[in-house]
Amino acid sequence: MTTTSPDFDAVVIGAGFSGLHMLKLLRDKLGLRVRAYEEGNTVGGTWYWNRYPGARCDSDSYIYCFTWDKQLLQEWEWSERYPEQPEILRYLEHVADRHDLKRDIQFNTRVTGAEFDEEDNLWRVHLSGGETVTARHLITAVGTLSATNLPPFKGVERFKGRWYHTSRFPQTGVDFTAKRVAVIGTGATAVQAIPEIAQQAKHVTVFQRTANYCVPARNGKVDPELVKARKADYDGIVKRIRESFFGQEHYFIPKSVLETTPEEREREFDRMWDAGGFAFWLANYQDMFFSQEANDLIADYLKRKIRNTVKDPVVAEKLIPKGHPYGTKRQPLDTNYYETFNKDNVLLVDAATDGGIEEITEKGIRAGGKDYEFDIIVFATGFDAMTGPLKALNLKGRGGRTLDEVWADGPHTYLGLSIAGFPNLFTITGPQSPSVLTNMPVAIEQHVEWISDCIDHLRNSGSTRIEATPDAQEQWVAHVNEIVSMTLMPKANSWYMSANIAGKPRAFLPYLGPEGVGGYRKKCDEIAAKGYEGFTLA
Ligand code: NA7
Repeated sequence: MTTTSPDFDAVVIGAGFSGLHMLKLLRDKLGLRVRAYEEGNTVGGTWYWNRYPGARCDSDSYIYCFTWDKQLLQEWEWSERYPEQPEILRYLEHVADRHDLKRDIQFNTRVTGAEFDEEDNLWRVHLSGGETVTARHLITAVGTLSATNLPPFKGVERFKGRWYHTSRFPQTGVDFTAKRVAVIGTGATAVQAIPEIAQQAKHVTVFQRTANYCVPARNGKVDPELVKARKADYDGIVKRIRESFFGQEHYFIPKSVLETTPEEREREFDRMWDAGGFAFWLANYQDMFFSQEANDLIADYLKRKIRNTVKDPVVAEKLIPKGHPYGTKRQPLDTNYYETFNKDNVLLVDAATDGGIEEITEKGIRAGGKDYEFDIIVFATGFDAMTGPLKALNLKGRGGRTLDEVWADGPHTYLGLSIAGFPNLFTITGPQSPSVLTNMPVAIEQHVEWISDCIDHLRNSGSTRIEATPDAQEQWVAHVNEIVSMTLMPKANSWYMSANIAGKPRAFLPYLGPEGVGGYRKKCDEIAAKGYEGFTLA
């Protein structure tokens, strides 16, 4: 086995939250030669591309940030409870400048493929400019919701108006004034965008395939006294979110909702509803995700809210979810979403009752046998979540095996961090890790720190190769699937279940461990402490 010196100790793909942090640790803590490649023309990742009207984070701003720059935690002032997209982008630009990260990032450059060289234990990485570089370690920081899902509707090319996907909105914005607009989709993105678009546009038609349970975000300025108290308690906050289930300060009510009186649970539901945000989803009664009976009680409350808000009872019934338990699809947070359907310029076309989309026509959309005319179509149709961005990299592991081959029936990873047959590859927030079920920066920091420590260990032990064993991997896959099978999550056709895209093999994509990201952190640390159990080092 030779150990030819590669161009870089590590190549990082992506310059969003995870890429920036990974670059920082490997370069400044370990002193490695690192290069990051980023498709956009600046940092930001998800927050660079997702510029649709109303785009903002659904986690509270005080925890949606890096925790490793303690001074910045004190200095940075978020303007609202939930950071909006331009503000997050400003924050990431600031971090990149403050830590002089851009000098090691090559922008406007896509990684088009990479293969592992078994003789030299390095990755050959191909770039969109035609160049190839080599690196000992390849680290994907490509995000989980970054591969656009544009469903193959018949006739898109015929449409004479303009169309956009929310995940690739033009940097210059879109003027909806006096326009007839279609929005396809009613996921978390559409729930943010529709009220904003409806304020500008002449008319908005929303095409709904599956109704969602929305709860109010209750965005606004944060009380300066609370901001001060949080800044004084950041050490405590960071410890708590790192040890928590969801990377947030939300904790389930340690009781079955079935043991409560109607008055007691109504009080609790009102409290969470009034607080806004993820409390209703992540700090509800503990049996919500396990018992259909418990879930029904909680869902009934939300159905009443929809009926009370939406004036037209026919529209209200269309907006009431059917067929999936509450919380099994990503919780959208709304600001005037249901109220928007009371406006005269907004129409809901529901696939179940009005008929689904048949095709895109020259003038608009045909659905349920009826023609609708538009100037603009907005596809808020989501992503090929978690596996999509990794498959798009065209990686070839040992023996030239591709992810399409080894993931033919869904992802197979060890800890969501590593893939058997793909040595020296690390996947930040990869499939089968807590990732999208957490406040992302918490999951990102945990992975980035673990990977950095692992690479340091390899260097110190003179190893040039690390690879997950097939046994450890299959045990992990079985564990991920066993846990989720105990919950109600498989009952939904969600993107968590890979069910949003026709033909994608049905598999639960993240990891819903018994103690969430906090327990997962402990597990990863134990594996490292046992000399990287489940990996082969050479
Ligand atoms: P989502 O949550 O996947 O929502 C996409 C929406 O588009 C959803 O309502 C889909 O219906 C709908 N969709 C997707 N494909 C089609 C087709 N072929 N026909 C009709 N409607 C379709 O993506 P978002 O961008 O809203 O949110 C993604 C995540 O970003 C979010 O969860 C946060 O974590 C941030 P479906 O429900 O699949 O029936």
